Amino acid sequence: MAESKQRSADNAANQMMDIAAAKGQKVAYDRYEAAGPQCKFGQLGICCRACNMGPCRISTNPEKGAQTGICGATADVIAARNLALRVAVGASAHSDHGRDVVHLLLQTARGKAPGYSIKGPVKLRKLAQEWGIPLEGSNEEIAEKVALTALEDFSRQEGQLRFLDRVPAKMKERWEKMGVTPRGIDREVVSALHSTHMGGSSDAMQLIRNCVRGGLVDGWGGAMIATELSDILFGEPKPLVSEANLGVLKNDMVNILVHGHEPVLSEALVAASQAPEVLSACERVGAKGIQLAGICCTANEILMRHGVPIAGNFLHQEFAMVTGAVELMVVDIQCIFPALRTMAAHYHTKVVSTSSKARFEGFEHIEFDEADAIESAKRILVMAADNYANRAPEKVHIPTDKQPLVAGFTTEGVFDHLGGKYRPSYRPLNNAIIDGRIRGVVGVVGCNTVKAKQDECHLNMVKELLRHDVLVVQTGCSAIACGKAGLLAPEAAELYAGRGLLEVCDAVGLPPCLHLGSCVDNSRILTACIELCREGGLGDDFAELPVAGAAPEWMSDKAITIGFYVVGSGIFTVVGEPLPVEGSPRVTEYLTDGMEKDFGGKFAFERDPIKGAHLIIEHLNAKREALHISPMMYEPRAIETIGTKLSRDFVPAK
Ligand code: NFS
Ligand code: SF4
Repeated sequence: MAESKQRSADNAANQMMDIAAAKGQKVAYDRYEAAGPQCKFGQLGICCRACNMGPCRISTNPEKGAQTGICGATADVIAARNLALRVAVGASAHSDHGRDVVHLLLQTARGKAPGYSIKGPVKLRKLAQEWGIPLEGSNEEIAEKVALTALEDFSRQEGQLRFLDRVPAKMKERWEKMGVTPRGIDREVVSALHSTHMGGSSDAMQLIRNCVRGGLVDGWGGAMIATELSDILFGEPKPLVSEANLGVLKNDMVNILVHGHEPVLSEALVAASQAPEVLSACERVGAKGIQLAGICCTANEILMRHGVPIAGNFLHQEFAMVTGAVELMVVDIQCIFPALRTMAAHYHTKVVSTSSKARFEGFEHIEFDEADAIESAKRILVMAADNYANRAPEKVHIPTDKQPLVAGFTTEGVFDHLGGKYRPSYRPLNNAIIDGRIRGVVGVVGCNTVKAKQDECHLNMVKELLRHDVLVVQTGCSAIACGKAGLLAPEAAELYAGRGLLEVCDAVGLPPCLHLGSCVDNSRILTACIELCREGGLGDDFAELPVAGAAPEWMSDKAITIGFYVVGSGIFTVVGEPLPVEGSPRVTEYLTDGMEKDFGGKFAFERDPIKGAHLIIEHLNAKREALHISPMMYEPRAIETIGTKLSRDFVPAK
């Protein structure tokens, strides 16, 4: 076998890539290499395709070449316009996912979606109360009103999103002043798209404000609706134990991977996976049963509600097939490689698409019908079982790698299990921050990209933060990266956390990295920040809190949109790859500096995760100082002790 390229921080991924390479099978990293140098105009955001007189490219030399497009658009306008377009796409993706959840809640409430029921009645009643819906009648009657009210947020033309009532006053005033208060979801997405049309807005700063508004309508609109209504429909997640990585696949079972985003599908698969006809199909082919596992965000959804193990994150979608042990991969929407068709063809794996919103050439299609969910799910599961007979034992290589993890934390539930020690509130967390045991709370989230060694930026950044007593909260593929590396297990506190953080983890029984769910669940980070403000002592505006965000390996439009609602909500955010705007020094300067005075938050572009972590640490220190809270109680944990479980006296108290 040729020498391993070690393109991942994950041993299982490297093994799979080595096997694929030996067989001449291509994965995303190979296609990236084969593509050659990427277009720098595209990277810098100064290629415009907004009309057919172009494409126009702006010279990177201010002395020579085209300084504007044919219509006169400058680098500033083109970079900002391209960005606004991508934010609108990202917002539309999360929001359309949210819309499907609302629709399913409505159908369930009306008895038109057998197979689903309302599993989060407490949250249902809480939200109904928040929205002024009378708490009379059955859960179904209340749910119908909640769903119809949520739908209004999509179509609203005037006024503002309902969840803005949750936002601290100072932040809302800032948005009002900047003209970015989001109205209805569909309206904001459409008007952001409209502003990017040829001859539309040619004011770069207005286009950036559209990015903020397009972001806010996602975070406080579509994504928050997706989270809240998923909790109502599928149940509020509770902390539970599971495992992550390809080692969760089983040699003697039918392995089915769920890949994509909407829990609507994956929930039905979980529910149907033990049906008698599915189990008898397994028996027929000599398999011991069904092993369901997830890839990407749908994995996070069924992990946190059912403990279904995680097979891997974004780049694992191809690696999983190289195990030769995947009977079927079922996909819905978003982050799905068309290349799965090619990889699946090397094995016996079937790939089945299910959403009317995303069809893939070469995949089988079984349209998922929520009116007939369990039957659709059973059909898919039986198809997988039948395919077990086609598995070629000589092609099977299931890596042994997997790590235990705890997932299922929510804004409401994170301190519930504290029992009598504290009342379930944010007081212990706020106090730990105020006393200087915890430096701050940082969301490390987002994708994998072939532009980095898989997972490495997530892991290095998170470990550096933990060492400096930062409590890390996670979602999406970053959470999966850390799960595969053992960082989501309670033992990770002893191995990686600074002394102050370790003391808190010991006292409250939390891991140092909290899995908060899928990417739409970044809205949980927003609601957790509301609680931090409400509990008192740390400011009454997200911009005052010692918190930050990071997406060290981001790649999707959704990640840009998330970045804008986080920054727009006043939170400093580090992205690994720069946003594609560097061809415009003015836009770059605004996003990474000027924005702070208008919105309280700003971006930093930093590919080096350790440097990124230190930008965050400095930021947290500055916020702590401004709040006049105690200095940190302990020195950071020494690098040499990282990963060893030794003594709890590894740093002297100050
Ligand atoms: Ni988020 Fe989730 Fe992963 Fe990135 Fe894709 S799965 S919605 S976009 S790649 S974190
Ligand atoms: Fe060129 Fe202007 Fe058309 Fe863009 S909108 S392609 S810059 S002419």
